[in-house]
Amino acid sequence: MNMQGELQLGADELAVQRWRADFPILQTCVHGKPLVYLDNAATTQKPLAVIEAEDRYYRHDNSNVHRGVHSLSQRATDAFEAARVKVQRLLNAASPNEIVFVRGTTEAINLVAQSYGRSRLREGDEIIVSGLEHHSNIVPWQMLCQQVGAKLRVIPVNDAGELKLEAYERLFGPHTRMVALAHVSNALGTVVPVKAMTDIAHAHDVPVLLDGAQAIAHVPVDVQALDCDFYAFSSHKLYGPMGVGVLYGKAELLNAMPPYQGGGDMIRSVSFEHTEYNVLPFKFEAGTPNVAGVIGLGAAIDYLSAIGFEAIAAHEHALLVYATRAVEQIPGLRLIGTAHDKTGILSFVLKDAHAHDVGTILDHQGIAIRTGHHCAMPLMERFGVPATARASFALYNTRREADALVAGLEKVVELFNT
Ligand code: C6P
Repeated sequence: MNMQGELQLGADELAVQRWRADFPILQTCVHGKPLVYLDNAATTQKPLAVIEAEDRYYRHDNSNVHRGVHSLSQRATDAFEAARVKVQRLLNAASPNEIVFVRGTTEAINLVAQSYGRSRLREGDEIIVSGLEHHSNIVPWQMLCQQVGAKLRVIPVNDAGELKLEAYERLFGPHTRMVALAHVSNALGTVVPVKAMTDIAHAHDVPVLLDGAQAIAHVPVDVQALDCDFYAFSSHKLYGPMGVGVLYGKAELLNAMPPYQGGGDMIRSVSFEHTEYNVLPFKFEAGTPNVAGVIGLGAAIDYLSAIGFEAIAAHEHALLVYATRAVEQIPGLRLIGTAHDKTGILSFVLKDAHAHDVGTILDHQGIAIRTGHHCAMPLMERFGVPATARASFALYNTRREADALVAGLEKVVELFNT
């Protein structure tokens, strides 16, 4: 983490207070205490702009997309496709046709594993993943391995929670067919040097999928600059609705891949003898999509663009530095994940107190954090812990909330020492 003299907040407190006012849930109480929401890596809260966009759609435009000639359907289709262009611009993809709407990061990765992976991989082939992965970027590849007889190779993690890059290079061999990496670790916050790692994979003619679930709201993502082949993220971690996600894929690859699911909208023509598939991106969008959710995602992108991603990242980084220094002073607290380059995630264990107890005690003070293995069990095992407590920051969190976390943890320590 870059700690050089960055104690002042990246955005002033007034700006943060203005941003906070956009999120109705932040004005509520839990157990009679003002909500301190520090579980943003699990899901972010939604600004009014997103809530109202969904509400407006259902009140005025609700209709199926790509199917009707009537006005409502056309309005719904226009709004849906406009959101695709917003995602294209957010990722700097070359074309909106490279943006496939899915249910979330999990579905995006399963799509690539089952469509790209199943059609291309054979017995003895190898897939490289890292020791930092969320189960969503392990299990789909494991399932593929079982189906085709391929093997997983795993990049080891150092004591700071960073990937060992020399070991990564050594994993490549004549049978390597795919690299699948988290852009940011959900459990530790480590930012993975995905550009350099993608270049290494490409030097071996191996495509790269990046799991951007924890990156999309916190670090700049430019898929053309990264040159990744696939990029997956979930709307709900980007202040948008749940049940919507995005798979970016290079058009050349997506065009060559077989469909993942069959059904309406993904076809051009169907007879009992033969089906001709639709063009991109519809080939991968079988069935009625979550239209309201996609429109809400578009509203989230507009909202964040108006604030500015750089301002958000600077604010979250300053908060991470501030909170890290404070929690390090708590007796018996061990931070898990001390990478040089981190997003606003603090994962830790407290001596004598189980993570779930920490979470429950904090909840009674109105503070929401996540506790457990964070769907990253191999990573927990790497650090020799069954679970951690994880506080994760978003654009609306304040220093005062970081102070509340520290005070809450001091209370936990006190309770367990008496
Ligand atoms: N991580 C967390 O608390 P879905 O569920 O499909 O929206 O996202 C899955 C996923 C994939 N990759 C990473 C890196 C993730 O962090 C997540 C979701 C949440 O850490 C819920 S387990």
